[in-house]
Amino acid sequence: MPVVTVAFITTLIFWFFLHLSYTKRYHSFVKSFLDSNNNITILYNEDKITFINSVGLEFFGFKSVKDFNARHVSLSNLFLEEEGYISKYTYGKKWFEEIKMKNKRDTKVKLFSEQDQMDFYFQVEASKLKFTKQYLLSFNNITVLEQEKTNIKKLAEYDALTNIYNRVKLNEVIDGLIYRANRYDLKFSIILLDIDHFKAINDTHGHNVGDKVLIELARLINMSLRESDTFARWGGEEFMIVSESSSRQQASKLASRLRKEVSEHPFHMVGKVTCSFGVTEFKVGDKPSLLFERVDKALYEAKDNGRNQVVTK
Ligand code: GH3
Ligand code: MG
Ligand code: MG
Repeated sequence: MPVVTVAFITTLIFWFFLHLSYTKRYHSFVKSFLDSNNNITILYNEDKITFINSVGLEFFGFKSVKDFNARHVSLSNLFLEEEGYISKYTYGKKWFEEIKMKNKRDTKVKLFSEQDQMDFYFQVEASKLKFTKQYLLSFNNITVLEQEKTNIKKLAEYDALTNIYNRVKLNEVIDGLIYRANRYDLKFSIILLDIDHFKAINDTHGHNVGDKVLIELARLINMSLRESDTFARWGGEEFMIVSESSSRQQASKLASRLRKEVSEHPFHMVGKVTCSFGVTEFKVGDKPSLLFERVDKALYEAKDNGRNQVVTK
């Protein structure tokens, strides 16, 4: 064999191994780079996961990518269902299509951590890697942010003492029901209740005991209502129930049942407590103020007639 050919083949072999060694080093560099990332990072290629960094493996409780692929058909099997978060199919689209549509909508997912045995929230970003079909999925942990958002929402909608809805939320529910009632001819009724001689309870037992009575009453009534009823603290010692799809007769029956339950319940430290109830049904065209005025009048009459009773308008 001529010397030139031998030299050429040797160079070729040399270059081949050099290239192989570089590719290997490059891959191991990329892997250690992704492993050093504190976010869950995944390489995703046409419905298949080719790499999960060590943070991700620990989070999901898998030993390796192979272990993951053996147990999961798709990454979306791990997405927990919750409104506002991406699951297998979101807005009628496959989850990955949704994630790829950057900046259009929030691409948030809820995942269960095997490592911590609790749910976490993430913002997912997908970036296509140049010259490949691979996508780099990066999961940014937004759990604290999401929890704060939930807390703020709760503060805005709930009464701090009784832990039931407040007036702001109740007004929102009523606005929604009025819209539906006017449009689709659906009925609903409201009940306003007020503790009888509550001032005397405060004066006799102190404000703290008065507070406890409010909490106990809210719990007692809450247990007696349907899932579809909305129950809120209207203010002070007044509460309101919005009863969906109920006529004034049905709401009146509900109020009578509640009146009896309250009057028969032995309240801690205080004993017997009674409430007066006003009831009214929404009439097409009613503004919220008119509805409230009517129920207020009914309650006033119940008080005027001697308390511990229901008046329906
Ligand atoms: P009536 O039968 O006519 O309703 O008499 P009442 O004493 O219940 O009504 P009134 O409006 O005179 O008094 C209501 C009292 O409720 C006065 C107020 O101090 C008390 N109250 C309002 N909010 C709270 C609260 O959050 N905690 C406590 N402990 N008392 C409250
Ligand atoms: Mg009052
Ligand atoms: Mg009162």
